Amino acid sequence: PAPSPGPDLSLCEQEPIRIPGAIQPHGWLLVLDAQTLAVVARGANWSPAQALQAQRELPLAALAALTPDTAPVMVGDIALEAQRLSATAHRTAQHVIVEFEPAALREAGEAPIYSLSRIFLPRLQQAADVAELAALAAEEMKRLTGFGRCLVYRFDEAGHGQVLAEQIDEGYDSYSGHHFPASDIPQQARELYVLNQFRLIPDAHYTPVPLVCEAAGLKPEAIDLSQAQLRSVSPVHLEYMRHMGTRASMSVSIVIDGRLWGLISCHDHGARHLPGAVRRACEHMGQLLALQIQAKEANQRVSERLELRKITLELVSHLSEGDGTLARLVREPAPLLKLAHATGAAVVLDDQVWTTGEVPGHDDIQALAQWISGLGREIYDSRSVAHVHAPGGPVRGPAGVLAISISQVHRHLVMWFRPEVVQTVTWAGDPRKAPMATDGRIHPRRSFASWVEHVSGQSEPWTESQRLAVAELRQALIGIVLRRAEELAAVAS
Ligand code: BLA
Repeated sequence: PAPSPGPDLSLCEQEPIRIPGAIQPHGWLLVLDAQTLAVVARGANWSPAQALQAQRELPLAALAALTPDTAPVMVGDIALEAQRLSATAHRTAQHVIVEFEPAALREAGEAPIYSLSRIFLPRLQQAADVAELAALAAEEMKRLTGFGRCLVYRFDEAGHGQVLAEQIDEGYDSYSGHHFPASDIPQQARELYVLNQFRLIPDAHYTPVPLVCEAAGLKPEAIDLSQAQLRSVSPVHLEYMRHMGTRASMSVSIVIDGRLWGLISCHDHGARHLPGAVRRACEHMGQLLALQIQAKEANQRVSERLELRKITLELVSHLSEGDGTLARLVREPAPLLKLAHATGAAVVLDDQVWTTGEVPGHDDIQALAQWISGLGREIYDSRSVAHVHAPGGPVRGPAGVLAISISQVHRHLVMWFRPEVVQTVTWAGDPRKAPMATDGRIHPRRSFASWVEHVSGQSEPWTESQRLAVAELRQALIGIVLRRAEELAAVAS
């Protein structure tokens, strides 16, 4: 489903979210020169003297040993003005970035990670499918963090998110099954979330703390905060959270094969901070979940492919036993339809058409076949062919078409058809109203109330396994047709 286009969203893509030149105020940050480990910048919530004193307390040998482009690691506690602070550090191309928070926040110890592996992982491993994995993750996330709303959502091919599972407290609106438009999370933010898989915004009402540079020639906007936990987040996103009534948010990336598959996203109406051990457990949970989803999806693909390959072999053996003409395919309708999960199919050979099941009229099939042949593709698929096939007017009847082209010379195709399935898509807020740009700036939409869109004219999508299966059938058919031609030539000579 695709919401209608709103105002120019390229503005969202231009926001320099990795180099905001500011941090959130719930901690302190030092930027050190990667070579000398001298302070080159600090968050303005420390004075120069405090920054120097904190730097002196740091285990410099540990900092010098950091390798670039890794997530922050704990480097120990320091004492500053009678307060114990715990420090984490990571290295960027130019700098070592050290972040501090009150050590008291660590009181939960490392316990959460143990319960995760002892209780949660075994349950995860028993889940039957992705929906069940998501439900378990939402439940565990709620238990770990106590946030008022915990969601697991997945992105579709167009980047829209769909909520797969939810755990909410009383007083929270349900987003279960809702869709969120792709424009809620710009592409550059998605790229960042593949690298940096955990974000916590304890209080969206915060005032950013600017970075102050102490080294000549260094500008706050030149300091890469991609991996910094305290990175100040986009003001557009803070506005989004306020519109949603979310004061604290946390999100954990679900990354599969280097791609942002989805997010675990948590909201709270109040400000909320979490101990480091809980944050690490959440991050770890995102990784466990990603591995399990990846395994489930891979298994599913393998068994689906095996099943479809069996059907392909069945079809091919029928053909090679018979006279070898492709028209025979429609005389075994069950496997032919099952191969593509279709309700109708046709074989087209120049002016001739053979069909089975629910199909358009022969003239429409011919027009469509001619148009598809003209594209010069081996495989063609569409879930709303009426929208793309303009010449001769839209095709009546089926919405979805999958076709393989057997010959480059002849109009020689096998086509499968699927009916329209009217879908209702529930969006969290009307995506057509997002975003607004009345003052020249982009704003996120104001309402997240359910808005139902009816999508018509589309069939169920053709899956990757189905496309692969018909591609395999195509190869086999080409072989059969060639052999048949040779046999005929031999008989003739
Ligand atoms: C970031 N937008 C985000 C993030 C989420 C969402 C989860 C990641 C930040 C975080 O972890 O908190 C959106 N939040 C959601 C969605 C749900 C949710 C879909 O809870 C579903 C339940 N946002 C807009 C528009 C723009 C925009 C129009 O609505 C365009 C400028 C921008 N969103 C935007 C930006 C970020 C963002 C720039 C990056 C924030 C950052 O990391 O600095």
